Amino acid sequence: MILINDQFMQRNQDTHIDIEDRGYQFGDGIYEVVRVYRGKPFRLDDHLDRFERSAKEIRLPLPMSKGETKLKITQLIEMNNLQDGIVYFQMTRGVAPRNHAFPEKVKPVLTAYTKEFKRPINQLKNGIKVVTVEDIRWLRCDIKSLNLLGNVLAKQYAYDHQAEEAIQIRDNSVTEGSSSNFYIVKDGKIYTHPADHFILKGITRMVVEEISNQLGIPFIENVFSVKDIYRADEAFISSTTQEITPVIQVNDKTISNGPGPIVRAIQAEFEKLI
Ligand code: PSZ
Repeated sequence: MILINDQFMQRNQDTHIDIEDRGYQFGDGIYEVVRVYRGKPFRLDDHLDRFERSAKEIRLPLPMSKGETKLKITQLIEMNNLQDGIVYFQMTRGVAPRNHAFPEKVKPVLTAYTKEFKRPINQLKNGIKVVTVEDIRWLRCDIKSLNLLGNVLAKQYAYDHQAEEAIQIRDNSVTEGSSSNFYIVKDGKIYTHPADHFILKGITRMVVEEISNQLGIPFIENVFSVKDIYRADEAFISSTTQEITPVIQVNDKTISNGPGPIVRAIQAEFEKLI
């Protein structure tokens, strides 16, 4: 079953999205991906808060309250008997004759579906290779918008270079991955880009910050360069699906000798929460 507005329906040839949906034509909308572990959504409230914030930032009036959206999402998970996977939901500005400016009378369109997904055990255990790429995205990366071309091109660049993720660089500063936040560890401290308009404030990033505080590991929000990565003791990424994944190689340079002790400690605490 999938969700379209407030209706649950089967996904088949009869379920359609209008060709003039502004999400389809302009990427005019926002979305969230929530992880489900053993039938329970992880940090759903935080995702709904971020969804509301994204909506406000693009001046999209949400037709449902946070509670109503939460209920629909939870019902969808239950109806599909989803145990381990993700739920994707998005809201577009709606269907209207094509014109860049906001239509006068338009009803936002909510869609949601679930998908089974297994934890990336191999990558969590062994770490991944990443490459750096120029950050060519717009200046509101804090909004989880449907416009993902910059992210798409960055991820493809990573795959073209036999890497799992592309770490983006803007004016010499390391911002974030194509679909993840990025961190380095130096002298027992974690460094990551400040949660400003240059990055998405990840829900998993919030969890990393909480765990760091709990373990007494300084969590420092500061810009750093590619040179700083090369000098780092450890590196890792975080996201809803990749969780806390160690980074063991950046471009041609290996970082630490396999996953380091700080990332292992964060991973261990994360496991307790899920
Ligand atoms: O399915 C996937 O591969 C997913 S699910 C969520 C993401 C990827 N990425 C979210 C994301 C992002 O797109 C950017 C640009 N920065 C950071 C993140 C991490 O955000 P959270 O932790 O909320 O998933």
